[in-house]
Amino acid sequence: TTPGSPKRGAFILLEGVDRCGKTTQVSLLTRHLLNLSLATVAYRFPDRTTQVGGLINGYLQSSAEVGGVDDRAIHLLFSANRWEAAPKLADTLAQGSHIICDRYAYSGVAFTSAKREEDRSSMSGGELTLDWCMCPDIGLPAPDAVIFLDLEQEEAEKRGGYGGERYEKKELQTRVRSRFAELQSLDEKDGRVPWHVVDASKSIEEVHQELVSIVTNTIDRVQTESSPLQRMWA
Ligand code: ADP
Ligand code: 2DT
Repeated sequence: TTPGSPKRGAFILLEGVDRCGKTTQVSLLTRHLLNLSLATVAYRFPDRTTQVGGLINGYLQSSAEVGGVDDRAIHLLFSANRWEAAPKLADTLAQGSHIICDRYAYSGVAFTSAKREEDRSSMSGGELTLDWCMCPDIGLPAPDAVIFLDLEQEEAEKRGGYGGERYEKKELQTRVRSRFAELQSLDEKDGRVPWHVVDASKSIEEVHQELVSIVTNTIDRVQTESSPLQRMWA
């Protein structure tokens, strides 16, 4: 930053399996920061409002039996959906706004790398390795903290049955949870983005209070250290 320019905003990412409370907590956190007169923008991925997002939405809502879309092709669309938002995201942070984001590249890798066992109908051969899945997202703006809302599969199911979308299935969701754990280990091993695992089975208010503390500390760290925006998996 040049002297006199505003300090950049913090990029906070919430990840976790379906129903863990991401939507609820993103909106509570955003409201909390706005109430403190801190400029804050909520993001969510996939962003279904763009053209690419429209393709993703169509894919998620069509039944798996229809097939037709290659796993790798859809993976790249999810990544493209982040890349098309990346300049705006970086700009928002540079202008001093904080970002609270619902899902990002970690969901991208966790879901694609978990799906093959489920979707044997796919045309493309070979494994969807973690490495392959991470590649297209390398270089994206990286979050300053990952907050992982951790919830057992059984607890998630108690929060209402899954809807009809393609990935809303118990076996897949269980595998996704373990892929997130692998991604956490990789970040920790390489000293990248700090992860905060939060017990998402607590009440909405209790989870919110924990998140407020993590977010406050993260904003403080980013702004006192004037740390530059990092790049994904770099
Ligand atoms: P996600 O965005 O991760 O899928 P949501 O925020 O939409 O999760 O929450 C899924 C459902 O669970 C909603 O009905 C929500 O009201 C409820 N819920 C969210 N957080 C909690 C919590 N801590 N305890 C109990 N129910 C919750
Ligand atoms: P929502 O229910 O949160 O709208 O997500 N997904 C998400 C992927 O497979 N790859 C990605 O890169 C992202 C961001 C998770 C819809 C589904 O899309 C999955 C659930």
